[in-house]
Amino acid sequence: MTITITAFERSPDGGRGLARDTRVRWALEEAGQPYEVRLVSFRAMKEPAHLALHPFGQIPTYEEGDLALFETGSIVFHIAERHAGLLPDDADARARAITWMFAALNTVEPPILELATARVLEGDKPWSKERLPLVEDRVRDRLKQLSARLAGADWLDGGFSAGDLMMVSVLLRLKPSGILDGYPNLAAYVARGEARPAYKRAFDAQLAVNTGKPPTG
Ligand code: GTB
Repeated sequence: MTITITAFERSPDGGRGLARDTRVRWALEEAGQPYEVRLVSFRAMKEPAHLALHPFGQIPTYEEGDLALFETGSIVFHIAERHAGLLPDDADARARAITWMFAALNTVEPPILELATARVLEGDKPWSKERLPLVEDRVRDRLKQLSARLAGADWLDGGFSAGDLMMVSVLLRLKPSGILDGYPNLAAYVARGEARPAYKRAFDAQLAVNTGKPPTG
């Protein structure tokens, strides 16, 4: 059955891979599943046809036959459940990998998004200069804890899993800020994720959309 996802017609990041379709593309590439992409404009995202797929008028969405999903956590979990390569077979290891997916989305991503909001949307407010260091500290607190847990390991719990895919995707948003450089093991962890052939294919595919150049790989 054909899998179709939605992505920005033109991502505000110009193809740096930070929009959330990249994590879904990555999961599909890890699982070896071909997919099609329907590009949507900001306007089309708020129109009834897209709102029927995504109640909040966002990308990405995922369609497979009669099934339509939104929310990257749910989409990546669905892909990981149905195809080999993203979740371990052992039940306890699988539960731990899923826990890391939730940790990425519920515990690590919120302060990172808060920082993006503080910088991009609130940077011109008179109180921004005072607030920004507080928000940055909350990000650093989480990174310090994650860094301590990862220690010298390659991945969060044994082999690469959907938990790592989600955590690396979340941390990538910090790359332009340089904050990750304060945590060398996390910077190396993100680089390991980016070096995976499946990530490269996903990145190149979204880059091609945003630059008009065909993927090289
Ligand atoms: N919780 C949802 C999920 O994980 O699927 C969040 C989905 C979401 O935030 N989608 C964004 C969207 O559709 C695109 S990814 N926004 C349009 C809207 O809400 O009207 C967020 C994003 C956008 C741009 C950049 N960037 O330019 O760097 C990075 C991330």
